[in-house]
Amino acid sequence: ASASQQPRPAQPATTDDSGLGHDAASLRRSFLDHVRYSRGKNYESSTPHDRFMALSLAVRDRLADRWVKTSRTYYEKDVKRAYYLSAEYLLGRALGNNLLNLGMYEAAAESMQEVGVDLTNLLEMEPDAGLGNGGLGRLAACFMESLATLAYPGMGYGIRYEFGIFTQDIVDGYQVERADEWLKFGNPWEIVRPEKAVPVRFFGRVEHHQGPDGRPVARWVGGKTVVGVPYDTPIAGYHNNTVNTLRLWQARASEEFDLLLFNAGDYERSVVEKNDSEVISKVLYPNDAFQAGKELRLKQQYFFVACSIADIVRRYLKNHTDFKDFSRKAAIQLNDTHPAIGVAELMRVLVDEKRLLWDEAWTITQETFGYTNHTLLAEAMEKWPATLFERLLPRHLEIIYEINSRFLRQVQIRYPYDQEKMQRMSLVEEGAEKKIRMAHLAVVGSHSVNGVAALHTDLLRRDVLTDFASMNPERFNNKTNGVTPRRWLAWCNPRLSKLITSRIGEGWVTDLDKLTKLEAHAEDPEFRKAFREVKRANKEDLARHIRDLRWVQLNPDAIFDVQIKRLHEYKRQLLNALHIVALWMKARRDPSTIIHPRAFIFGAKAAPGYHLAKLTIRLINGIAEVVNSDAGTTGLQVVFAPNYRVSLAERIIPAADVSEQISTAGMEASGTGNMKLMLNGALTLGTLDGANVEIRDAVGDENFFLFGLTADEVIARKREGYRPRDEYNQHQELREALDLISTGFFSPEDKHLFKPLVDSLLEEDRYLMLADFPSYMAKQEDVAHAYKDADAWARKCIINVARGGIFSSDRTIKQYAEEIWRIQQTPVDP
Ligand code: 4GP
Repeated sequence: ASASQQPRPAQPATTDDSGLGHDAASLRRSFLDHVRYSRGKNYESSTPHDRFMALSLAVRDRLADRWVKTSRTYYEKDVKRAYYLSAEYLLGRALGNNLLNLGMYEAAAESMQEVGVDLTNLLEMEPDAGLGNGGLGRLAACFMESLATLAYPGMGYGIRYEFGIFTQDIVDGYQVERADEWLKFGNPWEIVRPEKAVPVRFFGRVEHHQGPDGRPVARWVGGKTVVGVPYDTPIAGYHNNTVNTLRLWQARASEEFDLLLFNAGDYERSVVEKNDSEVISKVLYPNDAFQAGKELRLKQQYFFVACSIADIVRRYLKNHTDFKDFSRKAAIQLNDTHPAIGVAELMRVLVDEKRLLWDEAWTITQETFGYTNHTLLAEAMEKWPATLFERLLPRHLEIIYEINSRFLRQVQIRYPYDQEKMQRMSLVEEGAEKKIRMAHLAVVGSHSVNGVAALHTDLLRRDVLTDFASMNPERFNNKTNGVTPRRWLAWCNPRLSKLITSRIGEGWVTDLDKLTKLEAHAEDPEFRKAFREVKRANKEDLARHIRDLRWVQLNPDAIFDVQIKRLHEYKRQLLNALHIVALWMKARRDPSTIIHPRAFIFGAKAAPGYHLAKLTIRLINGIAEVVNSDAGTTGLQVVFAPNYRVSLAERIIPAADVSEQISTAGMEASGTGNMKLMLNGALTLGTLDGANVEIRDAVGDENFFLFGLTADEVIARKREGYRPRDEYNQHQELREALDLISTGFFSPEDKHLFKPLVDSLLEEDRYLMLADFPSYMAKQEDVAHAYKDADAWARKCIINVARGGIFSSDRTIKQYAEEIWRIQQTPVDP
């Protein structure tokens, strides 16, 4: 039986207002109706896809009533709402999660069985909604779910990309990208609302006149208009009546085609406009923590932000006639700088369209916005050429200059004679090319600036935003990330969930701190045995899946050593690969050096233009080919699981023994995969980076494998003049591993294939992989020894689970709600 066939927490069958039963019989009737009336088929001729659509629609029907009631409740109570603006939402699949949150999984399984359908197979029909790259997008998805479960009036805004993150194939060891056609067969969850479409202007020019009241007026005119059409997706809370909304905008041309050109017979030119407009929401940029500076990207950002702010203002004005209460009714959170143009857009709406005075508008804007930073990496900092701005968003550039001159005046008063500080803090970077610094715009326009883990926030204060933090320390705060325990434990790991519930009851699903009650059970040998059986069964499931996928038969007795995340130099998959090579060389010389069999499991997408990242994938596959060929003698195996995505994470995480969190200290803002793996009973092998620091504080050093330089040591080493060649010369195992790669051993068809990777390490090694190699190697050996004592290992795992409560996104969302947004829980009556 696959993991998802296990029983899940059930909820007594209920009926909602509309009379739609939540029991198996009613669900079966709805399902069959949808097969007939929504798919236009009789049951016999329906395809598996028809059945997936029919069941999803039947489930959506059961959300509809609560969805309507939720928005009515918020509207009638005129509550303050939190609006999450994010260019990415990495949602994954929805059907299973909705069944879980509605308490209908058992009923669905039963109803499907009655018609001869296997629910777990049906769930596999659903494509992942992959509208995000990695951590930032998945965090947004966890936040949506926690807002609904906690009954907070929250709403997400983003882009309805027609193509999400690319599908990754592995061909001859290389990553090959394919378009992600997630909408090809239709999306049963979304509802389009053309009546709420919003026009968005681009280009054009600004006219300045004197208004009838004698005040200057700026009018943005001309250019061209694109229309944003909202598609709403319901976000169900767990076992409550809340169904919040994720509203994603699709770009439509304001005219279908140019009738004059069409009539004149120029059919091709008549649709050019349409294509130019609709390309805006066509595809997600596949970069994680990296900015490419493309014009279309800025268009995407302004497009969804302008639509969202127009929508927020429209909603506010249903209940209000002036703007004095705006920031008491709306909190807008900027998920990184991608929506930071919202600061200038709200000012434009308030000043130009609603005719507020600049100072009034500015106070409202600052009180409304909050900004979350997700990375310290310089290459991810968004800066747009002023010339691009001037062409695309001429009025916004004027507004940004005005914000900047008022802001710099304050800096000047506060720090007279410090010209350098003014230059550092300016929203405008002077230089060969003038650029707008979006992070500075976000900071200056917000009342709250937060990092996503304690260390990250510290580094923001000390380093990247230090001038701002000393000028306005009260704005800076930390919100350590979290993950939703519904998807990342209750749903993905039914065996462990059941075991936990059998000991401490099911309250942990919505109050994850309750997991601490497991600590007492860690001392019970029966419980440890049961825990080991769960992990073993999960590993067998994963091994079966990987065999079906890649024809590698993993040994479930091996340590499942997992590194799953975007491929990035700073995340150091290459360090993991070097260790595998070194270990394998040792094993070849003397198999008795292998302390315990080990299966190294990787999952990672590389940005299509990121050469070294793609080459690293090729290297891992080259190593896998060699290592797997003599796994019988060494006990070592390597698998690179293609197309890593949310639904694959849900299979891998419950089966992991070791969680590789090995980024260079100071580089990973937080990490959230580290939290998911911990909660599912994997032990972290990691550096003191991001939230690893807090994980280690929670579980204690004896339940965590720590290695590597600290963030301060990394800085010091670089300052001293770090020389990777010295490391290479000093460490024999490292040298041999690198030499083996250099000689082309893992790339017989091209001996020099990996030269760029080896050169990057020997010549610069920006991420100090060689410096950390010896301590990594040593800690890996400790891991293997520790695993030998299966019972003691299980105890450590249980303590990790028991202390994982603080990493629930419910905790994170409560902190945002109470400390930044000031919104109230607003439960929806049945
Ligand atoms: C990521 C960070 O790299 C990761 O450490 C963090 O956990 C996650 O955001 C959520 O806060 N950043 C991105 C990005 O995904 O594109 O900058």
